[in-house]
Amino acid sequence: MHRCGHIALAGAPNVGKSSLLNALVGQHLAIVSPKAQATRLPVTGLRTDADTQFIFHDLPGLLEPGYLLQSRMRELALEAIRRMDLVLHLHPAPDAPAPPFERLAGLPQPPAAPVLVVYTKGDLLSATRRAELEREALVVAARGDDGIERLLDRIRPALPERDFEYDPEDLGVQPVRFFVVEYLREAAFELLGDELPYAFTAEVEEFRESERPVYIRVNLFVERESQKGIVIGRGGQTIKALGAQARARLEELIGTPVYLDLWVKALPNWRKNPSALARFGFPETSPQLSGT
Ligand SMILES: Nc1nc2c(ncn2[C@@H]2O[C@H](COP(=O)(O)OP(=O)(O)O)[C@@H](O)[C@H]2O)c(=O)[nH]1
Ligand SMILES: [Mg+2]
Repeated sequence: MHRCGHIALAGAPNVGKSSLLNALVGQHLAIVSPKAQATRLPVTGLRTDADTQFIFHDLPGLLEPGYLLQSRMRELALEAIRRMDLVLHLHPAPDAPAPPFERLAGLPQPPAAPVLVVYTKGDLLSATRRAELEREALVVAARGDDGIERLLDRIRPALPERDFEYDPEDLGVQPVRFFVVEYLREAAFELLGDELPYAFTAEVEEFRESERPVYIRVNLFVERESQKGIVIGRGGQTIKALGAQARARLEELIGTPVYLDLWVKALPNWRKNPSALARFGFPETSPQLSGT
């Protein structure tokens, strides 16, 4: 008998959702940053252990939206939560206890799926405090893959008995072009200061998979002409570093050499523009989901 189900990694921004997804899957699929709101679109990661297939969904952090892109991110997260078999409510262990999930999510009632509180960043606790918290809840740390097996043991019985949805060998389900954009955004969070990463996105323009190295032409978008120079950097240093970092991740993911051909463009205020957002993967969802 097989078990297979969908599990959300949900919580506030910066609690360690993406890091935990990567630890669960054993590959750097989801981008990680000390800056909040790096994850914009759900990232799906698979783990198949003998008779169980775990389909994890790393979701954008739940917060009060400040502009249209953030509203779309929130809608995507809430829409995903409605389709789950289990919701993991991630909360940093040093800030335990976690608030009720529905309060965090701004929902009138808890989701239909069961919610399991998981305390993250357990490595930041003293041994005494950790032992105390572990008596009442699950504590994990993505750093050091700590508590992962115990977490999987808790999840397994909550998954429905049914056949696998994906090949047991697969780790991800999204196309390579998705990860091209994500890894470039991750590099942007690291290299472009505090504000600019939020105005930054990328779009794959051309993808020649049969070439060696694989040729990928990408447009990098910022919101103002004046920001283009910052992305390029003196003598092209910054854009070169962005490309190198993203390329290293991509080559690890697909196992072949990659050539990234990067071009910088300005798309004024794209984060507030419905058609630009739709183009970048944030279409309008049905109005009843936006809720309050
Ligand atoms: N000490 C510690 N830091 C962590 C752990 N997991 C994540 N972090 C850090 O917390 C920050 C946010 O992580 P991220 O996974 O991007 O959080 P998300 O916004 O919830 O997806 C990053 O700086 C991570 O390196 C952990 O287990 N221990
Ligand atoms: Mg994240």
